[in-house]
Amino acid sequence: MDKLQMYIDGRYTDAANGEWFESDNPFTGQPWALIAKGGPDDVELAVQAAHRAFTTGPWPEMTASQRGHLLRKLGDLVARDAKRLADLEVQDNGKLIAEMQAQCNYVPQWYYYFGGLADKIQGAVVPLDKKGYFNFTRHEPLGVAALITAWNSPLLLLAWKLAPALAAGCTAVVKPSEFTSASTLAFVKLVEEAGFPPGVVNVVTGFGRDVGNALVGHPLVRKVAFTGSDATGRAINELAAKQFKRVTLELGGKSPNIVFNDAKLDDAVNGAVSGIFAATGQTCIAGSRLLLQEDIHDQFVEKLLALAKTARMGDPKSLETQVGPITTRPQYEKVLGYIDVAKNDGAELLMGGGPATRPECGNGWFVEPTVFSGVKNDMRIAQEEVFGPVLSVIKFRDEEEALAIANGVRFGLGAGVWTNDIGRAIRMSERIQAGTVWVNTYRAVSYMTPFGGYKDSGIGRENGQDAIREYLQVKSTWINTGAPSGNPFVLK
Ligand code: TXE
Repeated sequence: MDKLQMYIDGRYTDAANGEWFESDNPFTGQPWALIAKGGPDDVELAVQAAHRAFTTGPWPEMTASQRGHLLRKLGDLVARDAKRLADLEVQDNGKLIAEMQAQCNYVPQWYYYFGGLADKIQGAVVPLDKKGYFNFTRHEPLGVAALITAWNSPLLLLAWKLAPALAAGCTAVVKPSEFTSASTLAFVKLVEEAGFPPGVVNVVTGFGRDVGNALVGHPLVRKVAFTGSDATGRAINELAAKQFKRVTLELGGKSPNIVFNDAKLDDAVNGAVSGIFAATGQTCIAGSRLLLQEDIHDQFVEKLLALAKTARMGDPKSLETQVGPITTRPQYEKVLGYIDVAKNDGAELLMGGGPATRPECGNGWFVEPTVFSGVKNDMRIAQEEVFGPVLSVIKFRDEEEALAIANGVRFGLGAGVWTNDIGRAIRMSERIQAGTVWVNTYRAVSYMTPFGGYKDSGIGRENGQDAIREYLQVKSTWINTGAPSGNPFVLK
């Protein structure tokens, strides 16, 4: 089996304790690589290296334009190696090669965009209310950033964090998910090739309770950016708060996809199916609650099932495959558990409802695309994130009821609205509590526009110009240009 080392202070290294753990291929259910099993000692080395690189040596000496140049170079290298990175990702996380190729081809845009933004972060001259003073602001990098990613889209989620962090002038310690470390370890070789100084980007592999926890709690880490579960996000937020660290948390959702009776139904069917079954439902923005206006409910469900049943399952390496395996064994068990919960709570099973045993699925962790109707919004299947190919269909009467259902969950990441009535589209987009609203489309994401959650879906924004501010702090400087220095005990 391949042995994949960590990357600390510009060197590839085993874990300090010499231990390794296995990474599995979700299609075969078998281990294919050994990953260095880091712990607190490795975190200490990596954070110290990142802190040294932040405070001394070439990185803090660089102009913002030079940082931008390095980022654009990194983007070019990712573009050059996109195919290799996509193949590696499919082997490690089981997502479809078609999706991973598209994703790895898109990832360079983050490095180009934030590379371009690096030297456009400007402070202001403040027109003060006091004579004899000059005041200006500048935006300074926070320091060492801990970037903790999940397994569903490792290199994309990393780009969302690393590109703005480096553009801002921070240094980074990256911790990929223990389920999918391989692509990040391949990517970091491109960081080195691009010419980033040692210590600017470090990767420590291992488990959340060892590496993740030690990173978040390290006093030299000033920023934590995280994508993952709300439970882990809460624990990270609590720990980070003790040392007043800035956090960006992206914690998933229970997003409504709302179809009104005046919508173009065939388009909405495509949007509903891709909303939940793309990436085997393993996306934070999965449209896992399909809200249908009552008078189109039956015909819509009929069309939806007809389309969903055509999905070809099988080897994610094949371009023909449309639904792949679940990435991790615990996640596979979690998805099946939720299917049982929905059945027991009285939801009506229309399709799927268990493990996929088709021959083309081999020994992989496959779940049949599953659709429940008759779901009530207070059922667990409508309230909790499943993160798999399981759709809950919920009926509504009118706009008010649709809104109450849409907002009646503790999450608020995304929402889809399908309607031909522009007034309704605008009213709904105003009143839905979510960081992203799509009208007559679903799942579109870009490096140019902010992404993040309302309510329990998270804190802060990734992507777009707002994202770089998450890695900066503002300093205000006062200069006396002639104000008299009087007796301090005589207030004027
Ligand atoms: O998540 P975790 P898991 C959701 C989805 C899924 C569930 C569990 O519902 O079923 O999360 O997935 C690191 N301190 N999402 O177990 O635990 C961990 O090592 C610091 C939503 O994979 O949140 C990994 O690198 N770090 C989601 C990362 O956190 C810790 C994407 C995420 O792991 C840590 C994936 C700790 N105490 C899953 N404990 C989305 N928002 O898109 C763990 N980690």
